[in-house]
Amino acid sequence: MEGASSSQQVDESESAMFFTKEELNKLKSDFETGGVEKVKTLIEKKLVELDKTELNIAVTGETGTGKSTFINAMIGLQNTDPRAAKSGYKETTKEATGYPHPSQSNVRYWDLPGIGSVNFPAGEYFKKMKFEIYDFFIIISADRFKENEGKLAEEIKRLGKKFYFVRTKIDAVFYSMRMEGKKINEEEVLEDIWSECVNNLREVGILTPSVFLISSFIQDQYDFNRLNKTLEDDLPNIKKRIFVLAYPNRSVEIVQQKGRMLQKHIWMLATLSGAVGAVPIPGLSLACDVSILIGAIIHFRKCLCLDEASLQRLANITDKSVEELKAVVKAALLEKIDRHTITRLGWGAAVTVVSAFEVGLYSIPVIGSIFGAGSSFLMTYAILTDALKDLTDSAVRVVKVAYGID
Ligand SMILES: Nc1nc2c(ncn2[C@@H]2O[C@H](COP(=O)(O)OP(=O)(O)OP(=O)(O)O)[C@@H](O)[C@H]2O)c(=O)[nH]1
Ligand SMILES: [Mg+2]
Repeated sequence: MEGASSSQQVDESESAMFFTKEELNKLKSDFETGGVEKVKTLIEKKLVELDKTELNIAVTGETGTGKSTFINAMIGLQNTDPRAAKSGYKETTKEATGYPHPSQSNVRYWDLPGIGSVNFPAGEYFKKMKFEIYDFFIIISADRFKENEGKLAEEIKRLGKKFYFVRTKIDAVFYSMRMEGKKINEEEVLEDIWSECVNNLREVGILTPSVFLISSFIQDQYDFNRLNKTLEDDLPNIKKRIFVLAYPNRSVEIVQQKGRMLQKHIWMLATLSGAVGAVPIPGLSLACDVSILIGAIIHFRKCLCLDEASLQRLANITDKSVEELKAVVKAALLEKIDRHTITRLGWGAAVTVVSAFEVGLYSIPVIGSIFGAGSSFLMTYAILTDALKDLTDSAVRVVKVAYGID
């Protein structure tokens, strides 16, 4: 094993990211006393926990500020999509409305009417909106932040949750200035608006607010990406994972980030793929659990937005047809995934030994002994790594076509 450099050290904590220190110690002692079989129980439990984890994001703000449009931008739906949060309508609902992510249903955005658009007292508002169920809050305004936003933030702080202020429709500010024939220094204008927002919030008692200036229509400009990155960084590991996997494929970087995130999952699935239920794969010398393989590959495909519905959504928000997007995906990846797909695409054919270091568990050396050549662990690891690479490469090509990136 090579010596660990500082960048590899970072990798270690990331790879073991789903486990707490105590769980990693238990993994080690279970392996020492009961081998792989005993370790499986803890890993199975962790995979179920990952599957069940939910992320509930509250989006609140006064009528017409752009809440629905923002939610749709975050989940990659056009405002006109039947599943989208309705935009541009006169707000009628006084209740929180949940919008599940179209393919990652454990991620849910909640559209909360602004505190000023309901005619019951603040205390009742907080109770009715079930503030405690949300992981964090996005407080939206299309102009000044006022007293109501301050009141909201105070209550959220009292509950020990995070909140972020988002000033929407920044594109419209520049549009108006251009129509007025003004000379624009974009940096300066953004700085002014940002300072004004921060000052407004200080006036209502929020001393160090996190403020982001965005356009929900132009997501590669202003603070849209910085907002996403901040939300991601502030989340605990298990929630960060589902937040990232729910990103619409807006850029090559996002696709690659998802690929790295999914890669960290593979050793757990490989550990489960032991003798139980093992079936030989045609053309491959080793048996492994095919249902684990197929399930994982289908999951990867969905997370990388290569399933039919995700491709259709991407076509809808770009000016490309779904056929143009499909044309750059390896054909077999678009079809039914079964054991023949694995041999057809040659996944796992060039199996090399995987080190505990690569998997990121070298801090528990004894686990290393299950990574050797000739194990179903290794075979599963190799097949899923190859499959993920093919899927990620195809997803990168799709994004490039969709957004006209060279
Ligand atoms: N230019 C521009 N217009 C936006 C933006 N976000 C929203 N809008 C427009 O603002 C209007 C209101 O947006 P909605 O998303 O419906 O606002 P809302 O807060 O959900 O409104 P209610 O549901 O009525 O409370 C719509 O016409 C949107 O198209 C943006 O970032 N830029
Ligand atoms: Mg709305």
